[in-house]
Amino acid sequence: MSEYHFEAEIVGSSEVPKDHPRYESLVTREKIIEGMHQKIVAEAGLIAHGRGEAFDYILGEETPPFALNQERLAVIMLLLAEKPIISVNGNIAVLCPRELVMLSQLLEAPLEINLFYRKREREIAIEKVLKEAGAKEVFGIDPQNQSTIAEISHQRRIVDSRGIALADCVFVPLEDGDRTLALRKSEKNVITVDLNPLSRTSLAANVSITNNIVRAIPEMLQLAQTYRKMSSKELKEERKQFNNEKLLQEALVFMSSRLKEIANDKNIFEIL
Ligand code: PTJ
Repeated sequence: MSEYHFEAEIVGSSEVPKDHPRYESLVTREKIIEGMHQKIVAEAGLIAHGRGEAFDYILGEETPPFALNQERLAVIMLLLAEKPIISVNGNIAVLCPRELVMLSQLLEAPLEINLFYRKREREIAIEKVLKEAGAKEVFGIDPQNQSTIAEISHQRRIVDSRGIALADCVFVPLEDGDRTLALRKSEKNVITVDLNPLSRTSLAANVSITNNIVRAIPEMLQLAQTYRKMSSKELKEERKQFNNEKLLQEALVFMSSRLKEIANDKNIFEIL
């Protein structure tokens, strides 16, 4: 028997060694894979995750100052909204279900399952995850409460008549560009989290958070604790400090500067 023992985290059917230098990234990846086996995550969700990981490398896998400001603006907008809603898809349901439920409670913004790859079995699986994470009510699952958004094509137009249909501010992390544009055309404010600052969603949203969802949601929770104590007048004043377009430009400048710094770093190859 080998003398070498290692501690490992079991995610689904995989063992992730705790001493692996990329332990957290591997655990997150395994959660997405396991989520796909459980019909929570769409197959395309794996591809989306890989794209996100590549951009997160460029960010340095931590929250830069501009992203914290994007999160501040997002929380302020959600608190100022009359009918905010949080749209949940497969990826975010496996990555941060408890934090999503807590954010929903703090912001008084219901959770609505709204899938790009709409399948009944996935809706049911995601509802189960959210309920197990503490959600009392989940919109988007009851056929009796369906409504449609005219600007969206195919089945993706179906929304909950009590949720996205009525909402004035929709928080849609990891969203598709067409739907973001359609939601904007229907006069709703759209807030997204997308590691790619050049995606159509990032460019089309009213507020784009260029950060990993696994960091953004817990940080938004902390910010919500502070901002919810402010009056609408104070929040409106605070909102004036932030400009979405400027923050998105800062994201691009940050990423390009970081790549230049890395390219000039003589120690970059010394990983052994
Ligand atoms: O569960 P469904 O059916 O609603 O489908 C969800 C996905 C994500 C598969 C669907 O919306 C989709 O295909 O999205 P896209 O068009 O691939 O866009 C996803 C965006 O999210 C990409 O720009 C990724 O870079 C980004 N992304 C991926 N993982 C993360 C992320 N952004 C932030 N945090 C992440 N962890």
